[in-house]
Amino acid sequence: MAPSPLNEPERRPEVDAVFDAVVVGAGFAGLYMLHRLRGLGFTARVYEAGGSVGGTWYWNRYPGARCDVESMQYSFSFSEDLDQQWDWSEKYAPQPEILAYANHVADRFDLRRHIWFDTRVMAASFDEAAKCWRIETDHGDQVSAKFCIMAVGCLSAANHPPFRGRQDFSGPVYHTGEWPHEGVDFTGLRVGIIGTGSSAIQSIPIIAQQACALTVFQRTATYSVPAWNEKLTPEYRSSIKADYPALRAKARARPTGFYFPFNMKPASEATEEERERQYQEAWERGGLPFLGAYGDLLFEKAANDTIAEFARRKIRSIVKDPATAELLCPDNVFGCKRLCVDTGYFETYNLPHVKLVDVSKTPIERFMADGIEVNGVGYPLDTIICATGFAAMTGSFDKIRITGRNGVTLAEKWRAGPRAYLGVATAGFPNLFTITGPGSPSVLASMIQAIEQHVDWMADFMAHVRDIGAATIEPLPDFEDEWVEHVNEVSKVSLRSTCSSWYVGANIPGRPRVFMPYIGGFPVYVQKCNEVMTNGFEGFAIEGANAGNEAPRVQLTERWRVPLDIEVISPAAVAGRRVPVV
Ligand code: N01
Repeated sequence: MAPSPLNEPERRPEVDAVFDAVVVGAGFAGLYMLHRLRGLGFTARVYEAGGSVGGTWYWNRYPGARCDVESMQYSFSFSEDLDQQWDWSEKYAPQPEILAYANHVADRFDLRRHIWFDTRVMAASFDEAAKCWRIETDHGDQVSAKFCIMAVGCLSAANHPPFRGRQDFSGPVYHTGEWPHEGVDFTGLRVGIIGTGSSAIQSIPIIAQQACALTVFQRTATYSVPAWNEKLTPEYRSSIKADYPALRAKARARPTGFYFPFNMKPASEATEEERERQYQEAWERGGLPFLGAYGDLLFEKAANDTIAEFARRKIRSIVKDPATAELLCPDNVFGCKRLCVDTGYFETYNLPHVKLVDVSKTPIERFMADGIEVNGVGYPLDTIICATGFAAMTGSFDKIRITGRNGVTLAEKWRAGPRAYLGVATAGFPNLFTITGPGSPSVLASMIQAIEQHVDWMADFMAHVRDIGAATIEPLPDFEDEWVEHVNEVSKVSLRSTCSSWYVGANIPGRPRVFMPYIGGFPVYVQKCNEVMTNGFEGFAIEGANAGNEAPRVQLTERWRVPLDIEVISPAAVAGRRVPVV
């Protein structure tokens, strides 16, 4: 595709330009935000650190990268034409196809001309006198905007653990989230991979096909369910497209924001034989829906133990070497850390050139010139892959110096854990929006659904602010505190709050331990956002509105109303109402 003239590398810095909105990031969130802003007649500039659109899917190009939400649902729903005209080739789309889709969206809606690529936003400061944001980039741009919208992604700031001797290693070191665009050929190489999360689990089987020796350094064993990925037939695609809006509506009524068969019955009420049959059937369907085998799996430890034991038996039945199989068997709560979905992951350990090294009790000691040392043993390597994850949810905010009222930075405000009203905005930072920010369902929902709901809500809010002639909006501290407390309280009911995952920031030493996403379920959250909007954006201070113009005239974006004829499944419903409701 031809680069936009605005995006020539030698473009001059933009100084003193004024926009209605500046958007940070051109992943799916930034793209849709730009589309909505333009549709409302706002002027906007998007800055993107990468060389093109796609965000996560631009950077995560490691072998085997693909989405584990089914492709017919992991896509925008705002355009019926787009839904009808785009054809996904596989049940789970590979990264290049998702990136192609992001590019298609950018071109189809003519978005590129308002995005400046290869440009990282370094600072955003609220000018209290002028009531606008001053934004600075690493390209020398210095622009102003009434609204500043963070579309920076939840899993975008790569975690680079400070391994001792990192500089001594003579070969290349890669991070899965910053993969070289030209790809890497591992043929004939001795490869080491650190980590066994989703990225590692997807890439290990592919890299094992190329490498002459593959050593996996595992700190925590991971549950994984087979994807059973397959090509999509034209008949299947047509059957979905015959009534795509119905599928979208059903998806929005699910806690995860995507649709799959969900059994409300508790595992604890089933007999052992029934459970075995149910788990086996769910295993054969595969993927994340495996967690929908029973309603209480993420709430009752005894119920969870039954599915965890089933999954461990599967690992033992696949991995031939008993010692390796035991090391691969997790002993924590099933689905507590993000469940992985794989193609041939456990089978890979049956290959003679693949070795598993346990670093749970004795961590990686150091990188040497020619390998990695653990517990006094050197593992010779030509290349190392860090599949070590991300500073989740807040890591990308930390990279930008964001300064609100009274010179307080967001990093200072969030030092003890992120605080945001509904996950969309934070007190002290007027006119700043955070798409899929902490305190919203975000990573616990299908990301594109979560993004669309946030963007629509924020766009409606910004249009409202314009309509009433207001200068600023900002969460009221009491409402924010109440929401943060609620997010925290809800999380305690779920077993997901009990382990050291990136959901709680525990994957990186020194981060505050706070359950960051909202776990009360997508439809419950959407309902709450709808109520806040229809109550005139309750919980927000709206300042500077023209006299007599304060009354809300806002229209709720129609498609976020949950239709009455659809069964809404919420964690509160499946956990027998013990989950606090908003
Ligand atoms: O990262 P992770 P990821 N020494 O944080 C280990 C999404 N995603 O990139 O568990 C040794 O899950 C760490 O060990 P531990 C998805 O939401 C989706 O794989 O902290 N090991 C862990 O094993 C996912 O959850 C898709 O003890 C160290 C691994 O590195 C999220 O992104 C695909 C270490 C990191 O796993 C993140 O996944 C890919 C150290 N010092 C990703 N530091 C799909 O849609 C960390 N580790 C399919």
